[in-house]
Amino acid sequence: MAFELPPLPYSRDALAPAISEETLNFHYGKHHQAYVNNLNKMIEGTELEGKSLEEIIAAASKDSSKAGIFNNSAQVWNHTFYWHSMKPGGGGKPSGAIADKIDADFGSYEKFADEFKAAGGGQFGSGWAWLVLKDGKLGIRKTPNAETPLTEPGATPLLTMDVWEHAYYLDYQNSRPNYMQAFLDDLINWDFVNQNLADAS
Ligand code: MN3
Repeated sequence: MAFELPPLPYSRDALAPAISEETLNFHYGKHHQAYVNNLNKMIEGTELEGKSLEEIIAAASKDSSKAGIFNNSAQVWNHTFYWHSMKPGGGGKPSGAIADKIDADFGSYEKFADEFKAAGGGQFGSGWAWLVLKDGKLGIRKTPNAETPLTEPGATPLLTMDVWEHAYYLDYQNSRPNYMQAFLDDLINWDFVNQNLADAS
């Protein structure tokens, strides 16, 4: 059973103007689809065919001969998680359990936002910024290329922001900071983050 491109949780024009329909046509319709297609080709007829996406990521992350499978499987997972990390009319300060947890572990929402933007801005080249839960505490991670905190023992991803240029170049050209600010102000799906926190606690 081959992997399929998971449906977007909203229409391709739903995040505009923060992220345009044109960006989602390329980013979801071309890039994410290509990772799915590449993964299916790479695992066909191997011992990984039929395994879950998470099992493939875990196995490939420990085997340097499977770097291509790791890159494509992790990118399939990371992008699906990224689409759910956003929603139309999202962003701004959180509510619910994550709001109290951010205040407790970062000091304030503003300090969390500064650290999250610093992680995204400090990722040289392509990669991701993350909010994770580990040992009961929130933390920020940045990962290069396809790397994901899924493979970090004890860490549970709660939120991610794609900082590859393909995520923002059509809408913000070279201004990653403007894209990251829009992600924080207009896009974060705190309901998804709260659900991930509840599932992990
Ligand atoms: Mn991407």
